[in-house]
Amino acid sequence: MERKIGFGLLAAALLAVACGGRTARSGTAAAASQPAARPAEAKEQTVPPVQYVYEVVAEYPHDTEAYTQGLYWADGFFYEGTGGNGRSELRKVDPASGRVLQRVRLERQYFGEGIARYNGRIYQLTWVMGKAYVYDEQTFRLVRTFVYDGEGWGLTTDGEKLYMSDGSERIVVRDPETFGIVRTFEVTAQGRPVDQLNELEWIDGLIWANRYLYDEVVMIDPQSGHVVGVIDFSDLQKPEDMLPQTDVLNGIAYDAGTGSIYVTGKNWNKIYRVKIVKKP
Ligand SMILES: [Ca+2]
Repeated sequence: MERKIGFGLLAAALLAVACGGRTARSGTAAAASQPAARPAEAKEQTVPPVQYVYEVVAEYPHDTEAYTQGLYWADGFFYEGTGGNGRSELRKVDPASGRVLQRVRLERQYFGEGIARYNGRIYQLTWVMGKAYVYDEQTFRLVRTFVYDGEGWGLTTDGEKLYMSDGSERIVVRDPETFGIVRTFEVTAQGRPVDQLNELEWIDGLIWANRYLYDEVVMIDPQSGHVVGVIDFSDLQKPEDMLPQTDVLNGIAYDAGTGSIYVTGKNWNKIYRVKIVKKP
């Protein structure tokens, strides 16, 4: 995790250097006394994100050795992508027992990240090596791979396109057939960038995203990039469930058939089915 933060900071520093033009533009905008000249302002968010809290509905066992980087639900099973060099896997997990029913391990040099299901296949990102794996979802047989620039963190799909995070405030939309970039958008809340976007889940037309190192999930409008809701997941993992290896909140899954929402964290001992309610 420390290594991951280190890389993130380094990446952010490099990005700041690489994106000198953007920094300069931001500086110009901040210094300008004519805010009306900013074309982006027409799309700026005027309504603050709705604040939500959670209620735990049910608990399921979770492998405390699973450094969860990707999670989704399909046909009665959890599918999980785990990270760590030499221990990254794609898994099919029985929810009731937590037993791993099917698994494939990545090569040692690859650190597994987000996963998504599309058209009978499972896509799995890797963190810094720029390689995405595509498996047959029934057999877990490797079908093909793609290469991409930059880091891979979270991945989800609306059934047509893939949505990918890289730890910044950007979401990259990709064509699942070619992995080519369709568009990129920035995630903001009332004009401010919302970064550290990690594990993702497409839920009813919105992208839900864990924010790395925050106990919160943001709900993102994929058209505008605006954060329309924020869920506070503080204290989800109770003190008696905290183990030495317990790491940050990361992992959202959605069963559209029942409307069930599941969340977990890296090396947590439980996956929680939660109900989201407006903050009183
Ligand atoms: Ca997910």
